[in-house]
Amino acid sequence: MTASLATPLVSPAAQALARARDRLLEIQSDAGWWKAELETNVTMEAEDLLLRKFLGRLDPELLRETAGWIRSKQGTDGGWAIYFGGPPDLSATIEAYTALRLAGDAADAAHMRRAAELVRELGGIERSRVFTRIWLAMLGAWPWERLPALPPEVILLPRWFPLNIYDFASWARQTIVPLCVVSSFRPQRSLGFALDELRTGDWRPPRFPLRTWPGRFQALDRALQVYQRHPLGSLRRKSLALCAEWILRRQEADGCWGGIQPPWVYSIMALHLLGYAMDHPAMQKGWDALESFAIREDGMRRFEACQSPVWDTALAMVALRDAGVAPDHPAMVRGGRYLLEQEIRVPGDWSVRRPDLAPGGWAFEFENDNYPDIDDTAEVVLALRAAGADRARTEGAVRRAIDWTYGMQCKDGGWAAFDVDNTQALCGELPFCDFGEVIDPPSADVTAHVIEMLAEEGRADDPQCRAGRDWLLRAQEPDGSWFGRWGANYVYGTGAVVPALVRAGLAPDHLAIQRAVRWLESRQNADGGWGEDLRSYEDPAWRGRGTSTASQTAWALLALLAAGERGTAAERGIDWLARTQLANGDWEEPEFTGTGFPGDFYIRYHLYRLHFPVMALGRWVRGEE
Ligand code: R19
Repeated sequence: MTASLATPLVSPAAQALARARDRLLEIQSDAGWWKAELETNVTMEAEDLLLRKFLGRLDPELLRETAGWIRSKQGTDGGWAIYFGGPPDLSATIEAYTALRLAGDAADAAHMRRAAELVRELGGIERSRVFTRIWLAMLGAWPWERLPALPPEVILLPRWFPLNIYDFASWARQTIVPLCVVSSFRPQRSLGFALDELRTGDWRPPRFPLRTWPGRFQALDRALQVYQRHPLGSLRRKSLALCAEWILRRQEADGCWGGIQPPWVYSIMALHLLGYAMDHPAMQKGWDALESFAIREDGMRRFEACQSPVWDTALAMVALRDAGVAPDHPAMVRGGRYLLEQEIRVPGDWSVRRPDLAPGGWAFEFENDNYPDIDDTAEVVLALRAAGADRARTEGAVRRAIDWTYGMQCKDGGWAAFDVDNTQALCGELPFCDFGEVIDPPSADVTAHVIEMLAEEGRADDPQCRAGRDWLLRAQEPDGSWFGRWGANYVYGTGAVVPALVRAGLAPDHLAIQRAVRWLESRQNADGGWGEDLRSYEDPAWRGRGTSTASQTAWALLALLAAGERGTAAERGIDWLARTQLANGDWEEPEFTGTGFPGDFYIRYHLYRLHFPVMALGRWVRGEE
């Protein structure tokens, strides 16, 4: 084949795949895991500074570096957004502004005046989320009486009683318990300045009629406010002791709580108010570990909300599998060993609803034994099968994972992230719950990952798998797409569901698949890529629409290829990926394509732009469907 010297046999897609694969291989850690930054928004840095101020532990150098980061993220409109290209967010802007005042930025500096003006335009502190006002109350800048009551007595509610803590999603539950402690103390440290420039003077929240749930909860809240002034001494003491015990039992081996910022920070605060000194082992560990979430770069300091080693490792290994990397490749062996070591063999909060179910799953983070999740567990099983490490151990781990996954199936046939049948919608009507999701119902993306895993394990005909498949068919949107709960948005959902359904035996010419294909084709951008703006969570006009990004283009391609569509649409998508790749094998992707909470919290996973293009290019080049 001498011709190969002049005309390369390797297509642009194959070249792009090789470069991206090498890039992925290059960034694996020595310990076997992959992990990239989990970027969110400046409330993380602002709250870090507010916590330190509250505890009287604000180091000037740390303050300077963190303020530098916050300043660098201010928009030209004076505000702070919660995702790339997004509109200014009222609560984020208030928190960032307050943090900058702490750092010494003067209220009459031009950038601060612009921010304050924008805050007032958006409704002022009075219209900000409850979390923001709790931070301000702790620092003397908002009256505790004007916050929803959060009595620690909720810890006493039995598990069958409506609105007991296990009715709330795992992340909300872990946040609510310490916040109940904090709000029962109503602490008031001082910021050292007032924030009058952020107020509109319009105190009154909307009143809801008594015949509605919000109205009833408002009445309940008024009663609880009265109780808060005269709590029953013995009941309060008992509740606080139970909250303390609940919190302490959930601290992880590395000192964190739940591997996520909110419970971690509020747990430290709660224990502090309960009288735990900073040199108490739990406090010391919790405090010291916080810094492991800080990233220092260019003289600035930023803060991750959460870290994703297990999730990133599983996705990287699935991607490398698709790229043709063999199971006995050293990277796969090391990755597989790392994942096997991360298997969680102890009960967690999920056991409350499934006391007889044996453990066997994975969490998203380095340490989070109390909260394994079904999404990670499904991806890890796929990854373990792509690796050749420790056959016997893999068999055992996979068997436990499947049994646990079956045990965690919701009664309607779908799967949620952390809990089973966590669907009490009433939780979200509480006045306290004005931010993010507070329940964890089944979602199409998680259910799809489970179905894909089960099908790969030869379990497509198990009744549980069939029920999951039917759940997915019922969840299809009228336009042919599926909603993306944990990724942005319908392109993510559709990119997860179509490959899963086909793997589970649905024919590519099945109407559901064909409708999804037609939807994707109708949303392809003129440049050949796909993109979906985060506004799609609130405005149907944005469904499947937005600037092309590498991860979203790859998701669309995964669906098309699974459906056997290798025509012009797929070709143009592949061409977009090859064309926009950087010389180092990576892609540029400033957009946030991960979802924490639709409408309220978004994530830029810095490896999504590599994991998913490697999968799509791999499947394209290797001709798999
Ligand atoms: C799929 C894998 N997923 C199933 C897991 C993804 C985890 C992403 C990281 C989440 O980090 C968080 C979690 C919770 C919060 C909150 C919060 C909001 C409302 C209440 Br009530 C309590 C806490 C705020 O920031 C968070 C970040 C990809």
